[in-house]
Amino acid sequence: MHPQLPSFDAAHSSAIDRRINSLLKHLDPSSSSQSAAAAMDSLSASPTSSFQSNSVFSHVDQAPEDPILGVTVAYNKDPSPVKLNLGVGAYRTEEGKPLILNVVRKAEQILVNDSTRVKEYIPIVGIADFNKLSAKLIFGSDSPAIQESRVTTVQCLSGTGSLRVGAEFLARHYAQRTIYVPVPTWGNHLKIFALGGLAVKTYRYYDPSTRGLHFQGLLEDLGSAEMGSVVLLHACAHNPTGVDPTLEQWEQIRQLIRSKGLLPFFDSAYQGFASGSLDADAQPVRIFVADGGECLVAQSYAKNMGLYGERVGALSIVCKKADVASRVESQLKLVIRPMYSSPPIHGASIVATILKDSEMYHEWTIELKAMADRIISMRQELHEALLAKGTPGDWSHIIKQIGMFTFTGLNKDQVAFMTKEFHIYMTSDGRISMAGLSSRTVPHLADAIDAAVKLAG
Ligand code: IK2
Repeated sequence: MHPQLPSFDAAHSSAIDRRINSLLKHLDPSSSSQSAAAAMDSLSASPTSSFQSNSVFSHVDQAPEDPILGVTVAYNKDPSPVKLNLGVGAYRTEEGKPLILNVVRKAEQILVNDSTRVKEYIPIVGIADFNKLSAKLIFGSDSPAIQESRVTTVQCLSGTGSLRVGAEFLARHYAQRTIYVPVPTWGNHLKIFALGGLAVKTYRYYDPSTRGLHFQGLLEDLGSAEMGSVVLLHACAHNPTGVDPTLEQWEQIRQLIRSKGLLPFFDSAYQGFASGSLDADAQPVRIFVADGGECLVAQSYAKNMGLYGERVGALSIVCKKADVASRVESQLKLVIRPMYSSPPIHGASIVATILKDSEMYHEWTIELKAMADRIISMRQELHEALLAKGTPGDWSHIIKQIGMFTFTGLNKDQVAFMTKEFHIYMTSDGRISMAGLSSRTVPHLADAIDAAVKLAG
């Protein structure tokens, strides 16, 4: 027994068991309701003071807040009028407000007005149209893998759910149950893969001395990975560093991965957010698929369509043959069914409505580019503000890094200082979400960085 569990005397417990059994017996539809009520009364009237005062969960420890979402919890508690949340990677307008894309509102209106829609369960693998369109979005509409039916795509609960389903599938059906993740990586990856049944190892990715890619370290670590291991690759806009390989470097990574028989697992949470172009951001995935080899891809529509809370995503597994893809899909169903049975309808219907209509798709690309461009301009404004202040150090990484985040290089103490003195909230590794900044708040952030750096110096 757990040392902190309340002791529970056996006679007492068996008396309760007897009453519960009697209650269950009386709840049998064939027995009378009067006797069920009598059994219920006897259970509630029993002298169980120790039973009532000691929770069976009293040994449960208080868990720490999530390192990313916990930043928002702390931010919400701060009454300061100048507080600034740069923790969570969620897009905000210039006014600091969450954004619902116009094209999403239009799609929702179409769905609301469609009287033929029902709320029945959808298939275990989700909405067929959504799956086909999601595969085209990431692999390209002319992808041979799609044309040859070598891809299976299943709708999942956003990027996280897609990664988790992929991990559990690999744990059941792939012999080499080790996944290599970059250092650093999105914190949740470690838990998703470990709880999904994979052994998690790491490869070098970021070089703090250059604030850029540790390309040599990456090649060495993947070069010495066990044959066949799975490798997690951020498709674009690496979280948290904002550092992506160039296309030439991707090509070298591809050659190494294929020559070692490693299995790439792409996490595509930011397609369109890095460059503003959906096709350009999908290029790394497409060069791997073009070689005819296999890979997994987890897609999220949280950021690029602003559907965060709708939990819309997809897992695709690219196989070498159509019959293999079809068997893989049958096994994915066995992973999903006991996990959440089948996915939700609403978010995936929004995505499918937009992706299948050329005008709406075009409108989406414009709104997406506007979000990406606003983030890029925040990079420039912050960089200029630090230069104007003469803040010690080289801040060029702010404009070189890509996507939603800047990995500032600020340390834990500097971050704590900025939170305490300037009410600026960010993850303790020094990552800031550029999407949470605006022209109005850039000077405040620049003041805080300047003070934190000068204090440390
Ligand atoms: N993969 C990566 C690399 C992500 O960054 C995310 C989203 N993270 O956003 C929170 C943050 O870091 O501030 C995901 C996957 C999964 O996102 P979702 O499950 O919301 O689609």
